[in-house]
Amino acid sequence: MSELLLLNPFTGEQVALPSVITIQHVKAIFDESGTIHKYQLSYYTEEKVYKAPENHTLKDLRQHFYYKAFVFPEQSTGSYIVVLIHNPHSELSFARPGDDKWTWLPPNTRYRDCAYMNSLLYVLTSVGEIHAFDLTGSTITRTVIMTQVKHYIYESMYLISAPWGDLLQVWRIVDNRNDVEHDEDEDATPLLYITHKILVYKVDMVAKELVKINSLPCHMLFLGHNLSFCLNAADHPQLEAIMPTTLMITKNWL
Ligand SMILES: *[C@@H]1O[C@H](CO)[C@@H](O)[C@H](O)[C@H]1NC(C)=O
Ligand SMILES: CC(=O)N[C@H]1CO[C@H](CO)[C@@H](O)[C@@H]1O
Repeated sequence: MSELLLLNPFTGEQVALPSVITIQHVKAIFDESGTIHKYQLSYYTEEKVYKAPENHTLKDLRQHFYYKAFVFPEQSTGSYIVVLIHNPHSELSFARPGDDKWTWLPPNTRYRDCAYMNSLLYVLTSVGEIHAFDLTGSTITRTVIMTQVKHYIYESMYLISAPWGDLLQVWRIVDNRNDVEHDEDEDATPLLYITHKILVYKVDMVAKELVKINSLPCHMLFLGHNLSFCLNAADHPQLEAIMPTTLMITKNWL
């Protein structure tokens, strides 16, 4: 029950993805009859073992494991890739439909968001680093596009491929509104978060630095836990009336 499927919400079509037990950090534990009854999750990165593995029920693993999943069309294969940011330390794995396993992408950890542009997977870390992975060849390569920009960025962070071809790094400063009453069972109650400020930067790939942008004329920015994106307003007149003021976001991984 912690397996991933691709679902087309419009047609109902489903595509199975490789099993969770083919991800580097997850192993199956079988009962006497040879059926999987638990998963073992290991807590290591390429550099370090953080703690001993823990066992999780089939249903429970996903709560501890998945952070974000992305689906990107891939021109070179005419197919698509699915990229996961998952625990133990917000690491990366990817697969294509038909693969028999997920491929882990060490060595880095603490990834926050992904974007796909010009056949490269761009990934943002929690200190503002950007790495580009070329997953198209038989050898995977990783290029550092930007190094660390701050010691630790506490803001919510997004990496967005803009329609005009730039890569944007967006930081959103959010406060949890404490005056709102919550249920005992926090998981069931969405917390109310207020966005104080949104900082938008263009990634200058040549100078390897962030250039602040003060406005995005004629464009709309959608930020969220899922895929964030930027659209040209002229291409989407039906969205013009949308003006969110307060954002409801579930508690985890803001
Ligand atoms: C996890 O399960 C395996 C197999 O049943 C067992 O050997 C191991 O001790 C368990 N680990 C923990 C931390 O409970
Ligand atoms: C389609 C999709 O993945 N939607 C998810 C976006 O993020 C929210 C908040 O975490 C989830 O509840 C949705 O399921």
